[in-house]
Amino acid sequence: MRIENLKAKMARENLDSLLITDMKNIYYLTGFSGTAGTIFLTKTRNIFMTDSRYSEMARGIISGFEIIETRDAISMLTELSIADQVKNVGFEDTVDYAFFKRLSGATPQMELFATTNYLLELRQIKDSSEIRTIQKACEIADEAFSEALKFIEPGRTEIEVANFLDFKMRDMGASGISFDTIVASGKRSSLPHGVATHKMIEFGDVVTIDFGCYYEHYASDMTRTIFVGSVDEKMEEIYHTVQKANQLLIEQARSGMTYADYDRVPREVIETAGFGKYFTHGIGHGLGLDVHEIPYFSQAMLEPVLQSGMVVTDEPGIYLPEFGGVRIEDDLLITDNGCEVLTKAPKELIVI
Ligand SMILES: [Mn+2]
Repeated sequence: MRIENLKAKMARENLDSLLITDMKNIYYLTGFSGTAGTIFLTKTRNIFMTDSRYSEMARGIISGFEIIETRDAISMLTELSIADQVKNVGFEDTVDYAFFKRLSGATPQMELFATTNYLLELRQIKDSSEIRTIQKACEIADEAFSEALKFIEPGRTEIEVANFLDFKMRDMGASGISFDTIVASGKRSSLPHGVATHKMIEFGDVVTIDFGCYYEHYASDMTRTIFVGSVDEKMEEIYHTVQKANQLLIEQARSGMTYADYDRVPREVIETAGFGKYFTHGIGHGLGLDVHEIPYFSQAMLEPVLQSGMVVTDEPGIYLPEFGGVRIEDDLLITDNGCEVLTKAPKELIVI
């Protein structure tokens, strides 16, 4: 199905052939998760190239492709293109410059087309097995968070909390973390991406924890903000504002909502409360094989709309410099009638 969708798209766009080098896109099309592989699609052939380390494994798991063992995919591609009378080759614009130079040097007779998000556009809409896998990645994060609530106390460092979360998630079946775990306590919570340090968590601190895992190749991404010992009145106001923004978006997100509205609805809650200039980042992003992938949102995007099967984050935040910040982030599955919240960890104001 995935390969048929891709080839239909190539035909619509008059692309004779497509070279795929991104390993996540290769996994998406084939299930191959080795570290070296190249896909070359022409109108009539689906070719998977890899070296001798992986060719046997590839033959075992990949169907619908001819497997070719080679250490020089570009030369092989040139031969195949000549034999197949390929006139143009699409390639992913994320390749590095050295690769591009070799590719263009080897294919003077063909036109090269840089493609942007070619596979990612298909990857935006998750099928039921992808959704189940992302749900599991979210469950692992939820469970690790509830364990962390019992672990966090004054005297622990941010890094100790991050290590605890990372360990718990791996222990529950995650293959790894989906990005460096953020634990930002006290004034550091005003840094939207404050990766954990050796700072000790103190009584009276706010602690922002942004983390997630990879489970069977799919990511989760969640943020919770908690308070240790006591809550400052201003921080409480900020917390409830962010929570209201997060919740209003959950209530309104659905298939057909414009990207502009997806950003506008929660941002207006924060602006109305007077904190607009302290919400300094995007409202969210897509989530799947990559922890950050399209779609991204802005109020300039009046045309594109959410579609059923997208998994996107809802992550409003308010950051007062030199004071503290709050972010709450959920992963939402967009459906025809609304959305399903995949991250289920509690969001009421927690003081531990
Ligand atoms: Mn995120």
